[in-house]
Amino acid sequence: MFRSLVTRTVLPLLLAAGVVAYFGLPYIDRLLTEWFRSDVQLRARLLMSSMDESLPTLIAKGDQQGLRRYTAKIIADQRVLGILICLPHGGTVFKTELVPTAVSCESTADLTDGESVARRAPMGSVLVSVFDQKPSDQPPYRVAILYDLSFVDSRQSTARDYMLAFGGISLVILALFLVLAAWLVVRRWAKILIGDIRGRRFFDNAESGPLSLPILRQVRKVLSEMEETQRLEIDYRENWTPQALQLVVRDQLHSPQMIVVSNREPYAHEFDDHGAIEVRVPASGMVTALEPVMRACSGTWVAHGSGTADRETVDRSDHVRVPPDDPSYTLRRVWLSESEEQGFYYGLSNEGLWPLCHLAYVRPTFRAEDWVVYQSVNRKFADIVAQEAQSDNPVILIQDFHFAMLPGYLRARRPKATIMLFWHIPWPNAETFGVCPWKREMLSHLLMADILGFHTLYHCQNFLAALDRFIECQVDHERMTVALQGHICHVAAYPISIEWPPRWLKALPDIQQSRRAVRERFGIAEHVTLGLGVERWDFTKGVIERCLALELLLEQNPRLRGQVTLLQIAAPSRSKLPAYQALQRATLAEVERINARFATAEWKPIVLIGKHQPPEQVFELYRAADFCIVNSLHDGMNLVAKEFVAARDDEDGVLILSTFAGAARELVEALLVNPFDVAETAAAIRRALEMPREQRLLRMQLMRRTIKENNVYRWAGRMLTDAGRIRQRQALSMGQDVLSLT
Ligand code: GDG
Repeated sequence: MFRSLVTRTVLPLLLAAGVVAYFGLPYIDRLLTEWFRSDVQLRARLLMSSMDESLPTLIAKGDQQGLRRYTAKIIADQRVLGILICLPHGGTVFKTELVPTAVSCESTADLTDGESVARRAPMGSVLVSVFDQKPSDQPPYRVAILYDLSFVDSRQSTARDYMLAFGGISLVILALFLVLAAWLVVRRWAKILIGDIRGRRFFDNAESGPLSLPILRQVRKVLSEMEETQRLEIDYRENWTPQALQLVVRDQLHSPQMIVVSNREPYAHEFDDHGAIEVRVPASGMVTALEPVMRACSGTWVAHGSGTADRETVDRSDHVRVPPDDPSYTLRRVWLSESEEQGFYYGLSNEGLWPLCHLAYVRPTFRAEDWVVYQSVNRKFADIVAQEAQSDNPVILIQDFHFAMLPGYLRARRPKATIMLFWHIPWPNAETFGVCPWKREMLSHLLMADILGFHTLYHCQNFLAALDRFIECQVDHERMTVALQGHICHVAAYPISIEWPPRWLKALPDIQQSRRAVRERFGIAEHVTLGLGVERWDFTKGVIERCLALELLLEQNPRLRGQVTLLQIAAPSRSKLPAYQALQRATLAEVERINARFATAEWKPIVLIGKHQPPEQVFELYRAADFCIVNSLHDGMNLVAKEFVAARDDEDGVLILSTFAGAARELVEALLVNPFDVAETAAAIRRALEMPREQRLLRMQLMRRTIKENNVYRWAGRMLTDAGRIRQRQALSMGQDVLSLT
């Protein structure tokens, strides 16, 4: 550092001093000469005025002896070289010995009175000053006084030497001082910055204190930007955030238009009993997962407008900005007629494909008329998505089994679009899928997506096995790609998750307050252990099986009666369908029977709330519960399990989880159960009641870490990163076959 300071500060300083000396010294020389000459001139004038009246008499007499004596006194001054006395017109009257031949009365005749001139003589420069004298009683004469100027040269060179020496020494001292000062300042800045870097204090006191100098503020700003980028990159790898997801969209996809397509809308507007409009967040795992992603990425979400007040809240293009409290993306509502809803949603989707994909032993129903409507609604969505697309290559993220035909229809309308479809429910084995009458059409249209995502590798393998068995295409099992009609589809597992930290948590009271509030609301005594179930009222969720498990537990352990209550939230879903109506009836009957068997005046084994709850209340329930039971008979992932874990920032609470839920692959610290085995589920509830606190904490800590790392931003980020790569590859090989799937 010192050496670089010397080379960067001292050398330029010396160079500048050299330039100043080169041009400045001749000027100083001239100045000194002028000074000395005018000094000598003044002396000559003084000398002249000091000559007394005897001189004109001596001149008039031509007394050479007298003049010699007279002038000998004057030239005793060592600087006076000689005296020359002339007649006014040039004749020499007298001259002292040392007057050089170059100076004579003739050569100075043209000078005027009082004028001085320098002449070169063998001994050096001579200054000749002439004075015309006109005494009243004597004839006029001229005196030339010659001064030796050689002393000027030597004085000049001495003065120059002194100046150079003084300048040089000052320069060295200045340079040393500069180097020292610069070194001290730089050392101090370095110390402050090192402290900042170590303490990561780039944002504190940025406007004040020692770092208020503009240059250091700049350094600080750069450091803070680097820190931010680095943090985001780390987040990106270890802790996905909305910002990291935005980076993926910007850097890997170059900010395309994002379009999400789903049947269920993220916000429904409903008329309440008094005719006022309220906003409702539906009970849907797909919405839970996708909503925070859309908040982060913005774009357009195309979905069926199913709320009773939906038409009242859209603009002329059927758009509404959401979320209502802080709009960040556009919801485009699609209107379905009753018959469309019947055939597409209730019919093929929920009576056909839902039971087909879930091994809950409910027989799927396939009606040809539903299939026709299913296709036409898929085409309707394809037209609307194509309409919404502002470019020919948007990124389209299709959700779920309602849209198995949509990738093919969209590919025909927007060949260059990047199409992804995520299948939120399990994909059954090939034999099971084989019962679907329209399996080939569905498979071939699904394959027109660029990416097909499932929750688990097992579901991916089931899908590839179905392809092998039912359609002609090239399946690369190692790379998990499928080629059909020149189009490549990538099949991959992307385990879905929830946002971390969940936004509902921030506004909620602490655990103790939540416990008190929930127990008060549902009439559950303080000493009773609270078990919680939250789901859509669906036959795949194992609601009845969990009631039976609790019954068995109470039957086998009479001491637990009065000690444990299951609070079951069952949000009605697809209630128009006979299977769901039957399920609701059966659940109510079972709950009534079990309660009748064990309930006392103060205690009920099961509190069933068959009503949709606001999301913040669902989170309050998670925080109030001692254990949460998720014993789905079959579930793609199950986000209730993840939400329960995310809600427990006290790191307490036990999760009982079905091995047939995708979440069981990640949350291995839960108490895993076979939901079909009622005795095993009852034993798990008992373990939850008896589990020591340290074990509960340890299990919860591990599960929380898993969900924090594998949150929904990672889910979307991984899929979008893959989409970015595919887009780059496609850009290299444009011109693929355009399909004729309409
Ligand atoms: C499908 C797959 C997969 C429940 N009751 C209420 C309510 N909920 C919320 C929960 C949770 C969501 O609904 C349910 O999510 P799940 O994942 O458990 O289940 P599905 O809806 O069947 O979701 C599933 C998921 O897609 C995502 O891919 O995990 O396997 O079946 O968020 O909190 N929300 C509100 N009131 C309720 O009463 N507000």
